[in-house]
Amino acid sequence: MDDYFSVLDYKAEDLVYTISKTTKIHDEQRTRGYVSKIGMLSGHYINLQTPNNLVVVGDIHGDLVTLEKIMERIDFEDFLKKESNILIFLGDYIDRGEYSIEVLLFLCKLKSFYPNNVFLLRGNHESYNRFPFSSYDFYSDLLNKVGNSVDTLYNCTILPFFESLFLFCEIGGFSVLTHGGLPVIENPRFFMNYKSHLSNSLENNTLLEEILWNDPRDLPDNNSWSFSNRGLGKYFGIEVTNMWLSNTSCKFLLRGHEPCMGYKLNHENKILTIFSSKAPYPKFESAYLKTSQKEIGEIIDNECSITQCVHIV
Ligand SMILES: [Mn+2]
Repeated sequence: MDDYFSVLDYKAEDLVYTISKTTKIHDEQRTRGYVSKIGMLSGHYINLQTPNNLVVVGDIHGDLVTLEKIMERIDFEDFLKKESNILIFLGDYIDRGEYSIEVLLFLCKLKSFYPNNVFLLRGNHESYNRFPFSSYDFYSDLLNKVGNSVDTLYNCTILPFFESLFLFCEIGGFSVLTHGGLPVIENPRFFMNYKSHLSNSLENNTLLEEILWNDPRDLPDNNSWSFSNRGLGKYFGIEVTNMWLSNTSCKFLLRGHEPCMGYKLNHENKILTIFSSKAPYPKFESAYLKTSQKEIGEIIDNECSITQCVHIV
């Protein structure tokens, strides 16, 4: 891997510089409202046209080794040279694995170097400040590796970066993408201006919690949702998926959040879960999605299955 992207040897000031720079890029893109020719941004919502090539990476959880393998397999420097190729990360970069800080640093370098075609979504693990949970080891990791200056680094650099991450992405006619799942919407009028609701989802705690924490399930008695064993978020049924997909004119939800054998399908194959962490999850597999504009057309026309574009690492 290129020297610029090597992250094993860093100083606290490198973290401050690179992470703050990425937050600034996110803020500038938000102010501008667009990225390159194919992307519109509003608040925490991204709307893209179909890219020439698309790669989607799921949860990483501090697994730098698997992340680097995926980057090598897609030949990321060549892939990202063309702005019409898009690379989207679905969140959950930290906790559980050994290299949370290094993963963050790598992703920030990637976004800084390729601001118009790399997109970082926010996971529930990047939202501990809003929805605390027990298995959070990132702060103690930071303390061990960075030492005394950890409070300033965490509060002044890392938290603002987490808050700047995007929450929801839509690739027109093809897919909605988010970390956890689709929020349960009781009032169909929501969809009259869903883009504006999603843009402002940081200000709507229920919407935010469900985007970050929900999981798809097959629910008994045609229930549209039930309480989640996670203690945060909900389990949403196929009715919720159908409601979102018909109102956004999309065919799929692409999301992460659940360990699996690299990928799994739910709700009549309309939801693809992608999981890209291996070391902290020895019983599971990791994978990524790579597809092209032509394949996306074929997937939409049911001529090919979306799982044909999933690669186990
Ligand atoms: Mn998650």
